[in-house]
Amino acid sequence: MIHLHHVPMARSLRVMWMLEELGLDYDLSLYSIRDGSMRTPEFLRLSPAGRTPVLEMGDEVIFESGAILQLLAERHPQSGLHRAPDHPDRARYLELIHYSETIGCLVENLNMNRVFLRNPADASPVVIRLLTARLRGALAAVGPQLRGDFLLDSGFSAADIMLAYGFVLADRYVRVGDYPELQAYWDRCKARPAYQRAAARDGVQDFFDRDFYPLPEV
Ligand SMILES: N[C@@H](CCC(=O)N[C@@H](CS)C(=O)NCC(=O)O)C(=O)O
Repeated sequence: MIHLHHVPMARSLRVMWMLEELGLDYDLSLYSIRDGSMRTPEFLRLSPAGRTPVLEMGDEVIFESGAILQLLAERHPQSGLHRAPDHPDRARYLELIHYSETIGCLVENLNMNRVFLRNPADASPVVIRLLTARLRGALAAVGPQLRGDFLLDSGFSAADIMLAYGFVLADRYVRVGDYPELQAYWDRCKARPAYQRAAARDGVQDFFDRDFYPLPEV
């Protein structure tokens, strides 16, 4: 039995997408970042920092989206989503899996400033502008990484799931469409039936209140 602890539209969507790519059955528990449901003793026993995703597979409990994707890819090599240590794309595969959290951390900091602060006046326009510029730079660095339709010469992999998910959130702060090559890549990823199944099961996010957050004036 596979059980995913999930916040709609949050990084656990990567794990849903991966599970769908693998064709595995799973149950979901839904949480909200706003309502304290990730600070209960029961949840903190699963995820000591109170974060999602957490994946339970029988008695095994694992957090960190990148680790979960790597583990699932490794355990299902027939899926083609894994790149083994002796694969020519191995180094780039690992690099891009982990680079995805360079984007993830920038988005998280923007979310903190623009979405989660109880008093929006506490946000710093200077910091927001700096984080947005850094996010723009981090996204612009992805284009040259593309090899054909996806990130690796050897085709779609878990690294694409890690990285392309980042566009779902980053697009609120930097228009992915400003980078036509990235937009086309993202569209290819979103067209995958597994992504569509995950998106349909995702649930309703409760943090963004608009499609796009323009830069504040300083
Ligand atoms: N590097 C971790 C980050 C996990 C993380 O921060 N998840 C967010 C949702 S996207 C979360 O649970 N936030 C709850 C909080 O900050 O209180 C991963 O990739 O799994």
